[in-house]
Amino acid sequence: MPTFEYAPAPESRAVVDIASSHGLFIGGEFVEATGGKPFKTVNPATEEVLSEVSEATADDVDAAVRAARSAYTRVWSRMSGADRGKYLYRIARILQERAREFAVLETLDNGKPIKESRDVDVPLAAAHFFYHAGWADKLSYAALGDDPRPVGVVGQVIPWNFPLLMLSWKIAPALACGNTVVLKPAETTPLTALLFAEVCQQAELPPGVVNIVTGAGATGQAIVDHPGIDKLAFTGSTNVGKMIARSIAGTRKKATLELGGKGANIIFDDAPVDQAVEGIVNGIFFNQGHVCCAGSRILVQENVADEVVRRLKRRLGTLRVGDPMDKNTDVGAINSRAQLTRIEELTAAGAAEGADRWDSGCELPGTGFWFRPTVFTEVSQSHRIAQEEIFGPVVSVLTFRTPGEAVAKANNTPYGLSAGIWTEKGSRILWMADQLRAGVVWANTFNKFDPTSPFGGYKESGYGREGGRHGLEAYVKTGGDQ
Ligand code: TAP
Repeated sequence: MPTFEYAPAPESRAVVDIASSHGLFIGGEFVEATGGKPFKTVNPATEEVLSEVSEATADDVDAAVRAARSAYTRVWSRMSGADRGKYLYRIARILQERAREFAVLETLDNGKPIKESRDVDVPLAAAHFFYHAGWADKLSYAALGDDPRPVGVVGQVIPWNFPLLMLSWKIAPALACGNTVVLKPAETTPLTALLFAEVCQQAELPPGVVNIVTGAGATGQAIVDHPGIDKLAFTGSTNVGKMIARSIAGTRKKATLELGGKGANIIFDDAPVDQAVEGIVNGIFFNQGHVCCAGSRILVQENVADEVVRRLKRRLGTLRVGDPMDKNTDVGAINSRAQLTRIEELTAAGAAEGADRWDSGCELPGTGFWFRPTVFTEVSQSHRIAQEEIFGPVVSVLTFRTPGEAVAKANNTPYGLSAGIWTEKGSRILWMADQLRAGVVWANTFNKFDPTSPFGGYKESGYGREGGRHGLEAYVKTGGDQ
């Protein structure tokens, strides 16, 4: 239980001005869509309608791809890397200058706590542009192969969990390498991408280098299917990723897919328990657990399992769940009713299959989409809650006795995106990291991100890397590549 009460500390929403309706951003201008059905984007914490957004049709996507091709051929692919870098630096600086506006808008549209959008999403998005600005004139020294050249027009489709951050992971490396882009944000979180379009105007980015088309799955599919797209970069669910891979099979389109995960956070009996508990909280309750690399399975050594679970439950009792605009809030709203329904369905399956369900019992607001931090114990490997991605504030606890058993259980998933190891033995960290089939392995920490570090998956978590020097590889062709 909290030892003392916090007074409300609401962030002001006066710093953002949300237009009642939005067009598409094509060729450097906001234009009306050609006949799709507009849709509303709501604040998931209050269900208030924030704005009406256009649905881009296949014709609109075609116009965006043409604008991107023209900008690519006439301007962007011919510009020196040093000059491209200047635009990226300018975008990074504007993101910093307008950071508060972006943070508030992200929290309103997504439901994540303001302290996360303010301290994580927006600073990391700016850092991505700063980092890639530095690469723009050094691609020949990045060991990418002979004569690295841009790929062309890139189609990019992103999810709703880190809207601005995922946009920056996509757009910054693409532009640094001389490509132009057509990007679709998720249907439930389009507003920061549309504000980013204003940043492109403010930075005087040549028209057509960045195009933003809003819509749902059909708009994404129109990007995937468009013959003028040279490369696709997708982040989202494994199911949609598989559909995309099938759609482009046999075409010349390249793709990188960043998909789902079911990360194992592994706690050994020599780990500092309080730090490990903080690592568990950060691993699964950050961003309401809407994190592809979340530590959604805890594997804890059997002899300390009771102690870790007891301290975890006590810690969860102190998490503040509620108004995302309050600076004291730890866990915000679930992004949509559809996602809440999925979380409810999977947790009900966990209880029905025989796992023990516990939640923090905290009060929840009366309107909006909410889910209490939840812990399942007595979980076995075959339970759906141990196998399927819940993408919510729910963690499944399993136990192990030996390092070998921990590795076998951690790897027993179709996914392979992330893992965490908590132990004081360096040799064990290195041995485990070598055995784990995961794109990123954190040691005595979790959910740390940096633009210089490549991120991506094994197995059904996708292929290709984003970030770091490795992330540039997907955005260039070299040697004799056409
Ligand atoms: P998805 O349903 O896959 O949606 C992702 C994006 O694809 C959205 O913009 C979506 O549009 C669009 N889309 C849907 N159907 C499409 C189609 N047929 N063709 C092209 N685009 C299509 O995933 P989600 O529910 O938004 O996000 C959650 C999932 O993303 C989780 O599984 C999570 O693990 C994964 N994720 C992975 C990562 C990395 S880095 N590996 C990062 C974040 C999230 P709508 O929004 O309109 O549906």
